[in-house]
Amino acid sequence: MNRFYITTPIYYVNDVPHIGHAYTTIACDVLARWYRLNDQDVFFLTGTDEHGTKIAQAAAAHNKEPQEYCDHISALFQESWKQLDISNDGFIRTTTKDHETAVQAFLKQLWEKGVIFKASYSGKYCVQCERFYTDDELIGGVCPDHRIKPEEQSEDNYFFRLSHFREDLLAAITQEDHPQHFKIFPQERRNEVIGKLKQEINDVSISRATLDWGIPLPWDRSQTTYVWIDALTNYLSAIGYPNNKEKLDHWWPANLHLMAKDILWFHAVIWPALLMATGLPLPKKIFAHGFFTVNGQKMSKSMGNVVRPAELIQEYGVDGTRYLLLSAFPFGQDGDFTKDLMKTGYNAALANDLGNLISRALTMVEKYCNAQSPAGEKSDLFNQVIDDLKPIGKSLDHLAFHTALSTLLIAVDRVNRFIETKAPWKMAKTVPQEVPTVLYEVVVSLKAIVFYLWPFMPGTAQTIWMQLGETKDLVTTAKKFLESPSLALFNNQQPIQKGTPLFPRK
Ligand code: ME8
Repeated sequence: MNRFYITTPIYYVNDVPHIGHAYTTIACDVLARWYRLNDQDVFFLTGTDEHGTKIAQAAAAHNKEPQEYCDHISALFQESWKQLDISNDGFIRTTTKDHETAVQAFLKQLWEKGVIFKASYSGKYCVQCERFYTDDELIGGVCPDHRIKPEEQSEDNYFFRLSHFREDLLAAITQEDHPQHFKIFPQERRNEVIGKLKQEINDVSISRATLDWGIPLPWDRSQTTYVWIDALTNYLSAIGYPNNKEKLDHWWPANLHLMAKDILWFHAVIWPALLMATGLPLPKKIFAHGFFTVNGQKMSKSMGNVVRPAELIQEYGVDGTRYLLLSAFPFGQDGDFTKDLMKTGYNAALANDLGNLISRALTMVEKYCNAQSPAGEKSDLFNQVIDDLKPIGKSLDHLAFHTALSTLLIAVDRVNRFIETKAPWKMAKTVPQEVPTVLYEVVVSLKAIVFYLWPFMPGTAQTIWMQLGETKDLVTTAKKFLESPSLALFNNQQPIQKGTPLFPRK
């Protein structure tokens, strides 16, 4: 069995979860579920990033001790992911003892390799980004991401010689036969990284002299670890580094680090360089998806336009939210979420296409088959639907969630058209004995669709499965089906359960 280690960024606890965090986490969840169905040994990690100036300031603004504040917000992230049916295997918090031990061990390795030096530094620090900016990176003197003027900071820091790794990184990214080759997607983002690596790059500060809320450096306890070095190490500390070698060797290197483009440099350059320096293998693939706005504006606390997952769940349900976030625009690109887009997407794909299909199929089985899933032996429709669905696997390998969902709707559409063409309600008047055979084709085709729907909309898939009269375990059956599709996997002549509409129109 192949193993697959997939990660989201660990989110800052300076704010409660919003749909930007949900976007990445749902995407990872779909992949984790899909690879589990395809018999891979999956470890899906997410978590919270709890140190640094930004967090210390947020805690103070809430009149709380930093740890108490972190405990509170981290719990909110965990609750949100539970609500959204996220199937993460691990949840890492950077304020745990194990993580602290791992960060110190990692730093010690770097120190011993001679890639750390001390220097005094003056620069412009954006607390919201938790990073220094050079003058030419600023736009009109403000941070390009947060549009705020960075603070002038001057202190003695320890630095990592990132610049020493520039050529090795370029080679590892661009040469497929390089022993440390890793991939960056999408292509435009990869080109940006390569473009920057072709020029001089700065060494990076790895410690702060003036911040208490962090992990002390093992060789100089007057300084705390720079929050990004602390945070990146989570990908190792969560899988047993440094003490559980067996676990670490099983899961590392990660198969996929997923994040938005805002933090690609940290993942595609700083993190691989740190790993190179310590002699650990590099992650295999780094994918930076787009950044979205809401109603044309960047979500920000100060604008008061931050959308929480709970708001979407209330309007569209858990699976409606999961679907809408991933179907709105291609995954690697930027996009804009508007209320209209969501409502239209929901009504068209979920209420009209999928929801309506399930409801009419169940109504007909109830009416013409005595509310029992019909028996049958063969189905051309089933074979066609399987052919329709097959490309979904490739789309998911490329993180093309948007394409995968359109493909799923092609299969849904095929079954809808089959019903229109056969018109069982007319057959019931002329050739009633043939109606169950037609409905058999519909029901088994829907069950095939359910398997592919499950990674995206697990709750809905489970409901449809049971409504169609299945009592077998959905996941076990799906695994068998994906290995070798067969009509023999299904239960026939079982009572169906017609429930309330899955996706009421909005
Ligand atoms: O950067 N569109 O945490 P963070 C798309 N702690 N994705 C979005 C988004 C949006 N509008 N807003 C947020 C950090 N995201 C660090 C990471 S990892 C070692 C440390 C998602 O809370 C997206 O995944 O600022 C983005 O990269 C991440 O949230 C930033 O989360």
